[in-house]
Amino acid sequence: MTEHISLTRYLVEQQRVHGRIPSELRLLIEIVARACKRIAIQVNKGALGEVLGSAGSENVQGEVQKKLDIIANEVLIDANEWGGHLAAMASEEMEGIYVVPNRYPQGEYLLMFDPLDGSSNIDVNVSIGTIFSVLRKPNEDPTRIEPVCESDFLQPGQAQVAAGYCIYGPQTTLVLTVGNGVAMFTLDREQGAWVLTQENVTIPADTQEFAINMSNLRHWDEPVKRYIDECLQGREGPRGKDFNMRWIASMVADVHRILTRGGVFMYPWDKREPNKPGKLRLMYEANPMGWLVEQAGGAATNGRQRILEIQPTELHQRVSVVLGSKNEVDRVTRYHLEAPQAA
Ligand code: P6P
Repeated sequence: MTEHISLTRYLVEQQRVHGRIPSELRLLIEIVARACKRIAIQVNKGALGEVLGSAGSENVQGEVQKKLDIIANEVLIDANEWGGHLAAMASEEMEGIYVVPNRYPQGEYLLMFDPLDGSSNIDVNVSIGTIFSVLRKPNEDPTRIEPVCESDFLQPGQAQVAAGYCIYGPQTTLVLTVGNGVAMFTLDREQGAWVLTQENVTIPADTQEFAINMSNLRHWDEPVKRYIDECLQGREGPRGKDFNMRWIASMVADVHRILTRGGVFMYPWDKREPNKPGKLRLMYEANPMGWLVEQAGGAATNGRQRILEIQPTELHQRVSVVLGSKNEVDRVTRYHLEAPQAA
């Protein structure tokens, strides 16, 4: 029986051996991981708990909130506000930032999350997940007296110090990077502990599997149509090989598959809402997933630019996403750069 390393030991070794993470950040990650265990318990109740269906409200994105969206958001706020490691939090489910209340000590980190991604899948029992991203508060001007504000969060994805997700599927798995590769931890429900089950996760550079919502085909820009059309032509076409398609409509599940066996995931800009750069959110979906994918040897762009280099201008801004196997992402990006940009 191979010795299974706990999340705590992995983080201590990242701190001690690799000098990657200060103890405050280690504490933050442990607390987020513990919150994900609490969310998993709620998710797994299904019809046996009061957790399914709509909450009868909308989030800042104008999307109907599911009960579990709100439960997961509350679990993350409640778990993280008292620890003294955070200055503030931001969530897909909250319009503004959540500044740590004065009754608790303020820390130097900023935590962003999509508390329950893919929530349209909750009621049909398909994998969903929690995505999180950690930044440092900008370098403090010692004379600064204003409290932390939204603009402190507006840092490019390459400034992240930790990122990850928890997928609530047949297994409950925490996937994490602190900048030293990607590790996967499976929840041992008998111990109630996260156990390291894979280290140095690597995405193959090539793939024969793409993930995109094909129902939007008529709305795509030409480079996306060109890429998908070539995939669909299979071995008789310019790619000389057949492709498979997957679309789970849960980014966490699609990204987990890509981290596990390769593939390319695309949610591109389309003509339905031309003023929106894409559907997915930069700060708490594309940036954490983009860093994980890059740390696993993959690539992540918005079709033209590396996602982690995008300078955010607002907390809930959206972005086009192309991520996964490096050679495929490079090809899609090349097609965009070769084509005139859509108006
Ligand atoms: P569509 C879930 O709502 C989400 O934000 C991502 O997790 C997922 O990849 C995408 O939207 C699915 O979008 O338009 O296919 O339902």
